[in-house]
Amino acid sequence: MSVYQATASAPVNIACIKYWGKRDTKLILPTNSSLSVTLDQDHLRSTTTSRADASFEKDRLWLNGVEEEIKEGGRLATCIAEMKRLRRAVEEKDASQPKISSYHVHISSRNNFPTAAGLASSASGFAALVSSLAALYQLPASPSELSIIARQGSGSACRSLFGGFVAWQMGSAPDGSDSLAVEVAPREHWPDIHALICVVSDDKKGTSSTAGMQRTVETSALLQHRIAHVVPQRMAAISAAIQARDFDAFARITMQDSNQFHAVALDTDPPIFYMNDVSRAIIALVVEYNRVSVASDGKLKAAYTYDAGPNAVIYAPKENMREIVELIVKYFPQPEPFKDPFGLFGAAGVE
Ligand code: 2P0
Repeated sequence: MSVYQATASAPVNIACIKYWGKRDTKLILPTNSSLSVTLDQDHLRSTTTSRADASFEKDRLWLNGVEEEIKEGGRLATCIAEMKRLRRAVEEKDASQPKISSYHVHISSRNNFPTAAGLASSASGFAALVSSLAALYQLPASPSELSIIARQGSGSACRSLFGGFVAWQMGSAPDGSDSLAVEVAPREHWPDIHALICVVSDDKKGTSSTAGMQRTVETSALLQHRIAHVVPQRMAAISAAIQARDFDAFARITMQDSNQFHAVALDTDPPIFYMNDVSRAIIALVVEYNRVSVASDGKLKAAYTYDAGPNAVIYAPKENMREIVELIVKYFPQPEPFKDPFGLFGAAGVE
């Protein structure tokens, strides 16, 4: 008897141009395009195993070993149904294919980082889920095609279908068929850029992204300005900066867009605060670090960015990373002796 099972994994991505706002909440169609860097190290990934079997009585899913309810009409159910639909198309085209689209699936997904660490586990999670079902069903779909389905699990998940530098094109079709992720440049194009994640707090955030962004759509005038007059130009400018490996331009745009995202959150009624005093102190440190560098040789050395929480991500050329970690550790003493978990002060790379 055949066993139908497949495992796939997907990494976390961190946006430089932020997604914030939906024009269609069911299909998860955004109000603006966005662009991210997919982190490529092994310790920030979701890994998912899917299995189809005639004996299963219903679709079931476990997240880090705990069963989650698959709500009818919910995001998980939508992604699973869409993947089964693609499988059915394969079976209809080729009669020799086993008819596994009619079987229920059991899905087990694990994050190798704490879910509560404020990192986008829904992005890597839905990307891994869709990838594992695509492997199980042996689908001929491209990453962009799969990104359309991952998007319906969680918007930012569509960007985790690619490594490197990735754009989520907002699209214009009402059915969402052109709202998908595309590769801007592979990781190898610009391997010198590294990301440092500073966990300021591992508390669960107060306002979920899903609820927060819709409140912003409903109440913020600044968001309308951002959508119409800011993001389109920034998408073009940061794509050009990536193509040219121009860290100065990349860093300026990344910091501006993080600032505007948090300004838009503040402009929401009632206001949403994602950063805290430590987040703002890290901004001040990066600003000062850059000011000194610009004064000496005209170049920015680091870029901060913050998502819907207080944790900082600092992008920088690899050669600056050791200095940046030393600064952070100096001004924000660690509760325990600093352990250098990624071997930064040895020979290994940084995440
Ligand atoms: C981003 N964030 O571009 C932005 C920046 C948070 C701040 O994508 O409702 O969890 O599942 O589509 O994808 C968080 O939004 O929201 C997010 P849903 P998601 O990375």
